[in-house]
Amino acid sequence: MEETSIEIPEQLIQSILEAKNVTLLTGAGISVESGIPTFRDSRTGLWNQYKPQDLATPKAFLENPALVWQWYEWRKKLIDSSSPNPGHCSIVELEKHFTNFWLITQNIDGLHQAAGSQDVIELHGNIHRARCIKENKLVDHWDFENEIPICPDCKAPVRPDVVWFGESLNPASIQKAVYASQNCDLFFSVGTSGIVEPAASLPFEALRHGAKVIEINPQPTPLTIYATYYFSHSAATFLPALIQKVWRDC
Ligand code: BV8
Repeated sequence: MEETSIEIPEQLIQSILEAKNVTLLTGAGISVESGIPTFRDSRTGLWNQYKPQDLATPKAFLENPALVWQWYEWRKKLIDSSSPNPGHCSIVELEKHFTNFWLITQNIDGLHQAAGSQDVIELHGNIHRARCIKENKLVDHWDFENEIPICPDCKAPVRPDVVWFGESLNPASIQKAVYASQNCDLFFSVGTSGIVEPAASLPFEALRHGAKVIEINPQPTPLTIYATYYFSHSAATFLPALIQKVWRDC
């Protein structure tokens, strides 16, 4: 992708310097420069015959748990061979400049934590965790039966600790995310297509509560026409440039 030079309006620089509370929402796009494909283009190799929305569902797991596990193991292998990129690392730096900084992610790859972000609101869970479907408790090891992980205690199937389509999010996580969206001066939306609910509604919640919304995404999304600022750049390029221009070039 051709990156044009990054211009940041003086007004936005001022707003950032004056901001006390900042919320930043990320989607799969922020992990692209770590080599992790987004949902829409993760149909590479073995998986191009499946739609992620069809695999990331309770129905798929019920019908073919081994196939769903194979998909998660494939993604986990990809994630375990990746590392945080300058976009993730810039967010760790950003966190230091505000009274309150809330990081909300839709991603399950754990790369924000790997970069050093401490308090990450994981709306859709984490691929590195798994839980027993009967006891609904996390398990850190399991046995296998017909290629399906089973709980070492009750022998029920074990599933990835992620939120599938059609499943409700963890109430505490979504409540914290809504609070962060309603109480921020600035809301950054980074690398998300803004399609999946309820995450897609968060920037609009911020707008409704008087925040300025800054969207960073090489492609426009349903949010773009409402955003206060839109930068058509990759996260790994834009975020380091933002830090440079706001705190280093002054
Ligand atoms: C819910 C975890 C209440 C799993 C994910 C019918 C029945 C039930 C529910 C619904 C329904 N119809 C609609 C819904 C709601 C549904 C929904 O939103 N569906 C969509 C498809 C319309 N939502 C839910 O089901 C949620 N739960 O609503 O509960 C409920 C309960 C029961 C019944 C009714 C309601 C749960 C949603 C959570 C799903 N789980 N992930 C897993 O990962 O395996 S979502 C998953 O897909 C990702 O987490 C991500 O959030 C989402 C989209 O993936 P991508 O498109 O790849 O990523 P993203 O959107 O972030 O887009 C990538 C962007 O990056 C692009 O814009 C691209 O331009 C940009 N980009 C590319 N390169 C870069 C870049 N940006 C910056 N830098 C770059 N270099």
